[in-house]
Amino acid sequence: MKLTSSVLVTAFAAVSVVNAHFSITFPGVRGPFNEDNEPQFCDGYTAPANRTRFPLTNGFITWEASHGSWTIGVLLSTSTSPTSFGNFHTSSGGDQLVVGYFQGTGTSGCIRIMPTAAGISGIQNGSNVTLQMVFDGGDGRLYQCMDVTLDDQYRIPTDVRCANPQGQPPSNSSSSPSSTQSGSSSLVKTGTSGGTSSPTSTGSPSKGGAVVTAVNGLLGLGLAGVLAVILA
Ligand SMILES: [Cu+2]
Repeated sequence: MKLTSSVLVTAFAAVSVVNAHFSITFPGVRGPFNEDNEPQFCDGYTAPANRTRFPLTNGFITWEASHGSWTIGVLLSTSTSPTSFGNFHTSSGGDQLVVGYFQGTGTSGCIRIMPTAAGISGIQNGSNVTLQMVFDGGDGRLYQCMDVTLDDQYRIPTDVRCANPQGQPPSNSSSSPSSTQSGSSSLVKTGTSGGTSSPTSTGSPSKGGAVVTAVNGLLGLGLAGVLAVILA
């Protein structure tokens, strides 16, 4: 938020510090809200200092903002101590997103977080990961970080409300076997992550992914067969 008068800026800061730019109300963030540092990595906090528990599935982030229209995305790092944007990049150098960028309006909301659905390897119960919410309400990209331990036993307190969660895992990570192009790339990705993640795991992620893909393929063939019968 850029106001032209410094008097106005001061007055606004005095009455509404929490709502300036954007702020996160759940889960806990790295450090006390610092409006001036929000254009910087993790609101200016370069190391985890406040790790909290977070659901392995069906999690969400709640937020408030002084901007009424925005673009939001959420990055995820599997580093136990991410200290720079490089820790939130994929191996090919792009943003490692757990929620793909989306646009909307409103001065508060909640974002659906599905860590295991984003196609990021190395995510399981007990993982220490960091979520970095990216918010652009018209005055540049702003950042807040949440260092969490993914816990499949943890339930978000019922007084933390999320009536209408928004956001989805990035589209390139959702498996869609019906499309030749994304189907083949998702097979490659599944195999790669299965080979590099959790050498002591009891189940094989790549095997599971292959089975799911195969079943989907059979279902697709079945549907095609039914359609062929109906059309004949
Ligand atoms: Cu702002």
